[in-house]
Amino acid sequence: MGTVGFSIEGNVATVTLDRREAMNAIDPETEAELRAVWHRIDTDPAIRAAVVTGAGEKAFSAGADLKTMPPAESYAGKAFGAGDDSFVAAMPREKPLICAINGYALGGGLEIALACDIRIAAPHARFGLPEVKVGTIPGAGGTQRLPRTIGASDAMLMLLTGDMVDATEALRLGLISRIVSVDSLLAEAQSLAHRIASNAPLSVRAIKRLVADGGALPIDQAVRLERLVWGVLRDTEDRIEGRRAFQEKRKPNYVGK
Ligand code: CO8
Repeated sequence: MGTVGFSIEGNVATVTLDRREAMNAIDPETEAELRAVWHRIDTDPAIRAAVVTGAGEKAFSAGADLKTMPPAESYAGKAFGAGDDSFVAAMPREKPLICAINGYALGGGLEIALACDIRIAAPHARFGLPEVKVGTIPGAGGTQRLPRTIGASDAMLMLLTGDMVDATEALRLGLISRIVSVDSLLAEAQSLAHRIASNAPLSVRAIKRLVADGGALPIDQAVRLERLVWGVLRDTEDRIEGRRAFQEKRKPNYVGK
């Protein structure tokens, strides 16, 4: 692979945007490679969690590549033909994603981060949706995920001005969960991913799905859905294994069944 690094250690995959000369901006080649790794993460049963990061220390990603013109194909043909999934909409829905933000997270870069489940960042990281400054809008979930993550007023400030916030402000806004020194950022993200991957895989996947699906439902329906999923998991081998391991004072050996 050329501009997206991909490695697996244990049950954890690491995806690295790697176009340092362009602040890890996403050009069509990178987009195609990202789609391939997203698919791999969702469908490979050996992968239980993934870390998404950027190469170098300057940027996680400065968003869409502003030096490549978008393809001149008919948008209607795309939307009603082959489908119009953005590279963010194509991100894994089944496995938890931890974003290690190692510098600028702008435009489509922040939209990828927003579609991850957990975000941690280096102290020098900066965050923004500057699309409005370059004559477009965040078209990969930014206008929807940012207000749902940090609230309407702060999101509108960022969306309408295109201004950036620093890591301290991002922590205050709830845009990130932790600030971690740049030297330990990747290790910290991978350690979180390994801890998640050591938990019962079906429970992990069920939680990710419930949080995603439940957020769009009225609370009573969401809680009913949660109860149903709890019932589905009650009969799994891993639930029995979890209790047995507790009683026998050993680590559980989860198989995802
Ligand atoms: N695209 C292409 N090249 C870039 C990009 C980019 N987004 N960002 C930076 N670069 C390049 C620069 O052109 C420069 O290259 P060169 O050395 O050849 O001139 C190199 O990276 C270093 O950048 P700078 O010299 O500008 O470095 P600075 O430290 O001065 O500034 C910034 C860094 C703040 C990141 C600055 O480069 C910048 O503002 N970049 C543009 C950020 C931006 O506007 N991003 C939004 C893009 S639009 C978008 O993401 C829409 C997504 C919608 C997805 C929809 C899918 C369906």
